[in-house]
Amino acid sequence: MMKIELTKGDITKIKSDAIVNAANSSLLGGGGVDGAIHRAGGSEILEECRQIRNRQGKCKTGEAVVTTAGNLSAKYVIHTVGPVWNNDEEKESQLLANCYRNSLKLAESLEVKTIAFPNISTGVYRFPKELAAKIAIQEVKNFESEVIEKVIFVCFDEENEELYKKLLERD
Ligand code: AR6
Repeated sequence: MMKIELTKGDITKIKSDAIVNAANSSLLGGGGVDGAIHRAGGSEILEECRQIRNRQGKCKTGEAVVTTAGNLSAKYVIHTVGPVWNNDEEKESQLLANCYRNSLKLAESLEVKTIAFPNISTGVYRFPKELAAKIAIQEVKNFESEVIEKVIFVCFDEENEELYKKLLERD
């Protein structure tokens, strides 16, 4: 079973083999955690994102791609595109679950031992935080891995930290 850790702070400062980025389908950067990762990781990340764009086009919602982590201490950045919340709970929940599952699958294929997730879609994309936290925890718990040893949920705001604490203590 993978160990689950909860921490509050900036994901670019976290020590982990892979960190996950809440990107958009252009893969060309943005604000929030995406902006922070590109700023701290440097231009190498954007350059690889461009190469991926040229190869496969945009990244669809729920899917994930990998680049170098540039100047960050991680080995990889896994970019996944969360859904924009538009009140279609069933569809958007599935898509958010896909983000976590596809990121974990990719991490496993890269033989990553630790992976850190931000609270995907809960910023600009307005996904309800409690539902997003439940989905994130469920997907991580349901993922069976012989390779990944630890998953770190990195909360940036207090509300998410409290929600994760409550949900993780419950089970
Ligand atoms: N470390 C960890 N978490 C962070 C950080 C950080 N440095 N900065 C913000 N967060 P958002 P989304 C949290 O808006 O909702 C971008 O422009 C933040 O508090 O970054 O998936 C992309 O390019 C929130 O809980 O991502 C897309 O266009 C969580 O990260 C769009 O935003 C996600 O907030 C994606 O929207």
